[in-house]
Amino acid sequence: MNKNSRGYRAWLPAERWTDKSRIEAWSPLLGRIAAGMELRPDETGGPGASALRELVGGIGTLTGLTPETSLQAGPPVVLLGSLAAARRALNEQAALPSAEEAYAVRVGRDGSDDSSGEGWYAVLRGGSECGLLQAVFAFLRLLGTATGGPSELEIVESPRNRLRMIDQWDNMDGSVERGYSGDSIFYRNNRILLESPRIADYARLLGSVGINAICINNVNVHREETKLITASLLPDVSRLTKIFADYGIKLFLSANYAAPIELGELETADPLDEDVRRWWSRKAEEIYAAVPDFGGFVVKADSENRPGPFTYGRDHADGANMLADALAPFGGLVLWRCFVYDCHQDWRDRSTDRARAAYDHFKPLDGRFRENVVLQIKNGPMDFQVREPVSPLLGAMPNTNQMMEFQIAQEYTGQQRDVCFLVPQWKTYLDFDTCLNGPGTTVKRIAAGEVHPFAHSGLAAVSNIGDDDNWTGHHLAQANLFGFGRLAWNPELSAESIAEEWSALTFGAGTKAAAFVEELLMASWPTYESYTAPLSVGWMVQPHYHYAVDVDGYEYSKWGTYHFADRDGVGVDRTIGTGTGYVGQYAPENQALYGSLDSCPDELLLFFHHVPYTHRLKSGKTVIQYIYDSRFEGASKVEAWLERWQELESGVDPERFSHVLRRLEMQAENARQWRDVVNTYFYRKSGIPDEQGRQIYA
Ligand code: GCV
Repeated sequence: MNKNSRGYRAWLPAERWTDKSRIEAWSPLLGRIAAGMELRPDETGGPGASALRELVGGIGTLTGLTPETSLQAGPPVVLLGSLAAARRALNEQAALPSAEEAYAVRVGRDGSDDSSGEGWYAVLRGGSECGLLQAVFAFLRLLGTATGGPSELEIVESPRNRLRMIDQWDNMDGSVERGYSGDSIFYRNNRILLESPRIADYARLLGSVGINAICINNVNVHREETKLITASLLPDVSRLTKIFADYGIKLFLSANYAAPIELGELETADPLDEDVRRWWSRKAEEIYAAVPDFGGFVVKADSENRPGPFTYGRDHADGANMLADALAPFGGLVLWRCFVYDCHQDWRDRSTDRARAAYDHFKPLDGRFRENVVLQIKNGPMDFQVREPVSPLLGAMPNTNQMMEFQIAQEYTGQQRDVCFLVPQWKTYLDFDTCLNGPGTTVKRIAAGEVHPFAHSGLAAVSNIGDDDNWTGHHLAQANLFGFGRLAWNPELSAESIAEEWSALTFGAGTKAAAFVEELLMASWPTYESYTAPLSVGWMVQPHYHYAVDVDGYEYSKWGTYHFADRDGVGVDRTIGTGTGYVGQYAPENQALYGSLDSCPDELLLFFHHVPYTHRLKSGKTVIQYIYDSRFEGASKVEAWLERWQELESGVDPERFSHVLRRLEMQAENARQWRDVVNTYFYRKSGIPDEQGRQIYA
């Protein structure tokens, strides 16, 4: 690990401002700090202490100043600059919103106290120490994105989503399932890496964008990870819990549904068996005795060969409730995943549609889950493809807590070799109107618990980090981790503003590099989409690896993932009349939208319909011509990025310059390969030539 690598410091303050006048302009504000917070006996722990450390450290890094700091017991407030003016402003300010994590930042200028020379002051307030930490990070973002001196402003915010969670798919042998950035930062050789400073640095990164929950092991819980809930590992788990708590983050574990069997203590995991229920109750007592702040369990059951209640003829409400009852006395949650489908399907059977599975399994169970169960639903009905419609299960269970799951790890979106900024994609899910409770029932309102009175709800996402120096394999993939946190805090933020903020924090506010990176990020998802599987048909990837092109890789497989291309056409008929009926899982308005060829949006066409290659899109282009054009356009866009990046050599540090250059070269090769394979495949199937006569390998 190279902590001095520029990538390691990610978007947190990393370098001294080169512009001296900026330092001078901010100095009056940054020279003095008075902080109030709960003083703990050890005076080191807790989010308040982290807030102060981050503030002083961040100011030092950016400006070289060492603020004069005083600390006293009191409400979570930090005053900066002209302290008398800051105190006056504090007394005038309105109460914060009631959420503990709410915060306010006010920067002002008050000439009546000029002891600091300028009268600049700032007041940072939190609804709790966690809120104060958010105020500090918001203030550091202000500093990091400023191109000039201070200006007056007021920000008051509270998080829109209660749960803002990161899921690690890390295994205790040190591997990461779908990890593209090296090995796990948490484990090696079946041990927890307690001595690694990376874990605390990761907590800082997550805390800085408002994440408040983390699950530290893969949802596929194998033998060693099952032991995380046993006496041998709970003390280590407890130490990790403390590291994350210092940044306002609660720790969860993925549980093996068959743990009583796997640990050799029972012969069944039947959720209605009294011995099993007692086993989990005692287990919960043991866990909370060792880890009082424990968040609860994430559970993948009856999914991709993992054990679950189906083995005993029970349903998912039986399974989840049994665990929920065990955790309830301690306030623990069960985050129960809905990624349940038949992964042993027969491709000859056209009546089974994997897209239907989550809704078919879970919808009938609405109202049967305990208060401390939250269903964790993937954004789309399949599996984090480049483009999918919204999962129809989101919002369809008004009496059951729900949260939505994204994947920051770019399993199907370029594996952190290709640039693919996913925030614009996530926005399409969050902004989607399910119409389930009338117009305006958007997914972001459902996830935030604003439509139904969910006791718990929010957003989770699969992490994209590993032990690479820059955390995320591709430097630019850091923008996805940053963006998920920012969006989970406030889903109204635009993708552009998140890209702009991250680029400025990471490549320097106002620089040419930041401007180009922002542009590149914003173009990257549409570009990735344009050279890979067309019109949302999905899955044309190499089986298991999911990076490179293999058009028929999943076509005759057991995974239920087909495109049905033949000599006349392509796509999956999911309509009610002639198809699998999947469309019927949406509200009537969306059934009408997707069910009709006339209204179905082009970008989702092949997900919902099987159409001839000569079918005309809304643009007037035929499907086949669209396939050819977009593959050519996508590949040449990546070539153009390469050239533009080369022009930036003098404006970016050598480490990041050559790293991004190498990745763009890989991406260009990948895009060429996708272009030629997809075009050739469809030309051979259809026999229809490209109108523009470009090179297709017949
Ligand atoms: C952790 C997909 C991935 C699996 C993953 C699974 C899940 O199938 O390819 O690696 O398992 O999703 O979300 O459970």
